[in-house]
Amino acid sequence: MDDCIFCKIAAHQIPSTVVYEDDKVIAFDDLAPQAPVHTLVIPKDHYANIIDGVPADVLAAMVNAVSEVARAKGLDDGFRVIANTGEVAGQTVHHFHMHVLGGKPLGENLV
Ligand code: DGP
Repeated sequence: MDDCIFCKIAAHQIPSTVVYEDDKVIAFDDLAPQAPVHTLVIPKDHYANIIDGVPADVLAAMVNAVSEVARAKGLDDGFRVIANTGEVAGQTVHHFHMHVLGGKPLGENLV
């Protein structure tokens, strides 16, 4: 999509700190981190959210990317994955993304 900031990041038209990339997905550090590690995993193709018909192979690539992020960031003790879906959940960028959060005890709060 022309006006989608995450499409532009996926196409390297906007700079980001890339943690992992393959042909289907890219993972990059969040601009406004909520934890010592806060990386976003997105599909390179545009889907509005997790229930917007994302193909199984893309979902599998995203889960693999989460694993690569955890390895690259040394999240051996665990981490949290969040996919805000829709405005009621606080989704602000309407290109499907998974937040990978870790690097500190996360407690009971979501972030
Ligand atoms: P959500 O609220 O789930 O839609 O999260 C969107 C996240 O995207 C939020 O944590 C901030 C991050 N973000 C927004 N714009 C940019 C950007 O241009 N670069 C990066 N690296 N992160 C961004």
